[in-house]
Amino acid sequence: MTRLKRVLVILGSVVAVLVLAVGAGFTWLYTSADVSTVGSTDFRNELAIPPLAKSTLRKDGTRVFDLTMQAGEREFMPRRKTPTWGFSGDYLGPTLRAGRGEKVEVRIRNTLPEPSTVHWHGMHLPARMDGGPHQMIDAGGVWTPRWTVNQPAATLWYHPHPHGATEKHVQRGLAGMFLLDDDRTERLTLPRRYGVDDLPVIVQDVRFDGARFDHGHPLLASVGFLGDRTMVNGTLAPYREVGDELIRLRLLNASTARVYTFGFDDGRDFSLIGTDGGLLEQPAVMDRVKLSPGERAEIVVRMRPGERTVLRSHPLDAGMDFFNQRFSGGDDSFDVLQLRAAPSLRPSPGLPARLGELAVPDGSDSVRGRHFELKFSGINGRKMDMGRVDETVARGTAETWTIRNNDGMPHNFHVHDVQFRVLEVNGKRPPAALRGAKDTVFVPSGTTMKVAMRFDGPADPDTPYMYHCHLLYHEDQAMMGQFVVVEKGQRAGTPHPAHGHEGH
Ligand SMILES: [Cu+2]
Repeated sequence: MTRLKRVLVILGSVVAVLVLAVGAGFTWLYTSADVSTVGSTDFRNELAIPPLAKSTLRKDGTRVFDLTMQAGEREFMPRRKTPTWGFSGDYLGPTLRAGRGEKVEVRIRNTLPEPSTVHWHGMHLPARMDGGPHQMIDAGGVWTPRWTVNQPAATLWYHPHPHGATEKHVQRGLAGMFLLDDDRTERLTLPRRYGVDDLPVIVQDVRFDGARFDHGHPLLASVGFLGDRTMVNGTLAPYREVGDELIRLRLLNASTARVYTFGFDDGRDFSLIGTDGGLLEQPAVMDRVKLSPGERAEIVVRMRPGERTVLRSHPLDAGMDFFNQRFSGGDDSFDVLQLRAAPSLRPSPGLPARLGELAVPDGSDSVRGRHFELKFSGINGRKMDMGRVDETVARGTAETWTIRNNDGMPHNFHVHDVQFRVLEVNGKRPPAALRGAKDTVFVPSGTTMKVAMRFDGPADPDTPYMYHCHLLYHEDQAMMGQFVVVEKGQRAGTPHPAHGHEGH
């Protein structure tokens, strides 16, 4: 008996020590998981503005751009050279710009040591030009997509989309903006001088290990990579001097997994004027806007002479559980960009009361519904298969898609080729920030969303478009599916990957 007791006591002690150790380990992980740069950012670097890409006009009116995917290095910090990738430069890429109705062509040369792709995020274009995982550009290869811009003015972007390696390629620096203009927007009194009162704001979170990027995923972070500081346009701790009363910020979340809740350090209001697919019907005044990876928001903020204000990312309020809130970055906060107003400012005309009509359908003419169950293990229970077409859509029709996340971790949802309207969030009218045209939407766990879109592109039964979670680790882990657009009554064909070779 006494021996049994002794064994039990020893066993009990061992268990108690283990429990304590695990508890202490978890407490350490928990307390070290949240990061903040609020109040500790010195704003010592002038914000870089990506140059506008040069283009040439061909006789037939085609606007031709050249992009080179290349390896390089950049001194994000003084005297520390970080190995990077970029488009026609060492990090990120130039801003492409084209007008509605223009024919565009982009000659892309891949000088990287591995194959990649260039996807035009938010662009309405033929599936073969989309730059998804079926349009691989070999190392040393060239790919020359061309299409006609036919959608409203918007802040779009481009980035690689090679199946299984998108996170890595974007993190190394392959991303850039693609701005679209149209006549109607030109006539509105909006800040529009690029780099002056109309600023691209490409936000990425990063972590450094010495001079190198550290792309390791934090322990217990189901979302993937989370950095411990932010960059804008590749600039750490950035400030920008501004000389106008109204400043338009084109916010792009080009991070791989992090969700931002943008606002200002003094809580001031701003006007949301545009979302992923272009302008809202009218400006919406708010003091916070949430952006998950891939989403954009155009906001206009009013400056007073001589003042400084900081664009900040606040902790996330998305109803996440205790565990996810901490380990998915929800408790983190960042000082993102300081705006410094000149002692006297050029007066800006007030914002127009109406911006325009939304071009996305309202669900009333949807000919069918589809359901998408978001799980890390796959959408609708299936992992991405390059050779399988998951959904077949009839050209010229509108549909209502229901997107549900009950997975216990945050996801978002991006559909290629189209812009959609959010009809409902958990059965309710969407908040103001989700009432514009969208191509990517944040879907935290416990959310069901209905969205409506129209498929107007040319039919191509053999070349699929993608829908997927835009948390890039999840996308790489095959949280993605494929749809083709066909003529009514036509069947889906067989996807066959086409490679971009020299002269292709
Ligand atoms: Cu996801």
